[in-house]
Amino acid sequence: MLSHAYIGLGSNLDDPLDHVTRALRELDRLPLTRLAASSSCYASRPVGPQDQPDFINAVAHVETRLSPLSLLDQLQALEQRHARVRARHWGPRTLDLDLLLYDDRCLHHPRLRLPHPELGKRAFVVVPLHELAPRLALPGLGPVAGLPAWRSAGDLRALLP
Ligand code: ROI
Repeated sequence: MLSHAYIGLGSNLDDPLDHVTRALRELDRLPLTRLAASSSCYASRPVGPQDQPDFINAVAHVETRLSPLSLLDQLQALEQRHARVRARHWGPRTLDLDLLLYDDRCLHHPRLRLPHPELGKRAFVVVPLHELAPRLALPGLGPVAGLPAWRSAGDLRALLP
């Protein structure tokens, strides 16, 4: 079965824009997976600890025949190929890939929660997601255009392609 998934990308170390744009191309090369669309890249101040560089974020829409957990395995392997370092919780990272949505599935698994539990609160996810899919309704959360994260959307700066 072909499924639609949305993936959040983030980086704030070692040329973050390069990590995010390369990761978008690499998503297209994952097994049984095709990049259907990607948002613009956005810059923002870190949410959480402020003593770290600004982030670059984007959202990708992929079509995949992988299960949610197989897709998660692939995303974690891709993070490792970007020499992901994570010195501390909520600290800087070279590449973060979050599986945000998988069709309209709700999942409570020890490794994976769908929709992503922070999705509705994070402007750096909601703004690029809305750019890609303005009419999307999120299971349990409602329309992407009405999420609480819009209150802090003013902090995001879209980068020209
Ligand atoms: N802040 C922003 N702006 N973008 C992120 O991707 C991001 N990722 C994180 C934390 C540290 C919570 N803050 C972030 O993991």
